[in-house]
Amino acid sequence: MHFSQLLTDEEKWFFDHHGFLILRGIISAEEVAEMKSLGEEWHSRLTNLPAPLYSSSREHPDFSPNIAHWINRIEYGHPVFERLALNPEVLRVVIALTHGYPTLVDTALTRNTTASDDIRFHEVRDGYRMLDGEPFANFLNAGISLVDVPADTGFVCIPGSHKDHFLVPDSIGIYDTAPSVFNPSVRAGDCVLFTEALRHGARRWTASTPRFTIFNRYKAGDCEGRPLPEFQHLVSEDLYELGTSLPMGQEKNVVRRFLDSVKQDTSAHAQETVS
Ligand SMILES: O=C(O)CCC(=O)C(=O)O
Repeated sequence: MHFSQLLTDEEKWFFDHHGFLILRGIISAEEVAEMKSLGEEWHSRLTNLPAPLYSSSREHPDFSPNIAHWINRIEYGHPVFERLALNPEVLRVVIALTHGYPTLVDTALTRNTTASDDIRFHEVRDGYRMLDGEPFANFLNAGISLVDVPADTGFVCIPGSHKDHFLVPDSIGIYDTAPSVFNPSVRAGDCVLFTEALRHGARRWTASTPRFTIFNRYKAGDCEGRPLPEFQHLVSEDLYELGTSLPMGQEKNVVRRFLDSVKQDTSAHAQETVS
């Protein structure tokens, strides 16, 4: 199985055209509830988190007293978050778009309330191109919502801005509307998987209960990585390897195993169809 077979032609077109894919219902209602309950507990003790959990939101250049805080390294905090970082639907897309060489570089569980700041548009430029006839992204963000998101709030982006041929005019802001700005309709358990080259941000939260979102970030090839040797015993071999940087061309076991399992599923399905 080759990475280029993981996405359908329609998904390749959609990602190349828009800069994101929406993966519906990638986790169960039970997992959503478990993640939310851990999120509520951890966010109530942000300055006293169990190691190696950590909140870097106070160090962020956009820090303000109303910043929507996040908690990092959650995959080391509970197996439900480790499973999410290795979620097969997410891995399928991440492996395809990194051309087979993904590294998990960050996980963050964010809580927004009606008092939280807006997140203005931003992006990491030069992160997307066509390479050997396939879409390639060197920095991806899988944003998984743990709540239903009402219209006109939450994640927004400028579809197509990842192509970077022209600078997006500064006059286009997060409250602008179609065709320039898109605010996807997202339910609990859905994932918006986007290239960080896409200009994106978030509108003010409007519901009376908080918004919880997990942002799992992956890079391609050589990068900083995120393995934590002193906490390696808390996670599986696959998760630890996924967080370890390797150059493009050096295949990880976790990727090989994933591609083999997809190949087996595909041939089992083909046999069922024939018999
Ligand atoms: O809250 C959101 O949906 C946007 C988050 C964001 O801008 C980011 O993760 O860089």
